Amino acid sequence: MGLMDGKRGIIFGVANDKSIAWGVAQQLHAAGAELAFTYLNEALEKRVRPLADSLGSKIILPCDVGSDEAVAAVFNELEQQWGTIDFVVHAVAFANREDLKNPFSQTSREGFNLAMDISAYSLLPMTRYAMPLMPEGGSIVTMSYLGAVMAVPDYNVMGVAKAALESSVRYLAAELGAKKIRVNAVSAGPIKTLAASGIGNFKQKLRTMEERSPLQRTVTQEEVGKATLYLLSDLSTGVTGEIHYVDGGFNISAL
Ligand code: NAD
Ligand code: 0WE
Repeated sequence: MGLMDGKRGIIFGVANDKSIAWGVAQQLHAAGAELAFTYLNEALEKRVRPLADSLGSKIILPCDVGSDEAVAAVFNELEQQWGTIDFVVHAVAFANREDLKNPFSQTSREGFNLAMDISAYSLLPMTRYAMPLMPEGGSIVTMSYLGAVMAVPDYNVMGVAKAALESSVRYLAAELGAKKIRVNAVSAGPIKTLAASGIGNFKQKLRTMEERSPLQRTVTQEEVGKATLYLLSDLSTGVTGEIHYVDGGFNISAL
């Protein structure tokens, strides 16, 4: 008997076995959910396919979330194969590498729009095309970071994009509440993933976190996965529009 027995859903954002999305996938699978996965490109397909196979997943699709058509095609395929779904996990973000290093005021219009498009706007088409597949309700969870609400050094344009993402969670939750579709975010502390490996001095950022957070350590992919499982499951049926921090309490003691 699992918390997610009989539930089906899709996970956007697995790149490799370090991905937060993979931590979520493992928890969902252990709880009995049936999963579909998307991957960004052929290089990542080589990583994602074996991982998805290992959880018995049969639906593994390409999707660049910068394209509405690509997102629509994914949900179209889910409708053909499954008819309905119960949950969606949005765990994708992208900004130009130099925009996470240069002074924020130097961010180009193009770089700003790219970060907003991939990291924030993409939640809207996902929600839009998932909605008709959730006639009885459902749960959508995205991944955020403290940089949405505080000026974290170097997070820059990603912080602005995460602020838009968190606000979008509230507006989508307000809109979809009547359809029993819940929309929430998990705000995770820093974890060494592929995305994090592109960040200069990430080791130092992890160390600062260990020093200043009440739990005196960083959080794990598994801990973020467990919190996300809660938000996707019927344990949280009364919870929507929330930003759920899984960061060891860093947000209350960063100063
Ligand atoms: P990751 O590199 O494993 O995952 C990022 C994913 O985004 C990758 O799978 C990548 O393929 C995907 N992606 C990028 N551009 C895309 C596009 N155009 N279309 C489709 N997919 C695209 O890194 P992660 O740390 O697991 O990141 C997952 C989420 O968690 C992101 O939203 C990130 O902002 C968030 N997050 C990460 C941390 C951290 O410290 N690692 C902390 C808090 C929140
Ligand atoms: O959301 C993120 C990182 C997202 C990200 C990472 C990259 C690196 C490679 C988006 N785009 C890119 N583009 C690349 O080319 N995190 C929450 C992890 C993170 O990034 C930071 C952090 C933390 C934490 C950047 C500066 C300071 C802290």
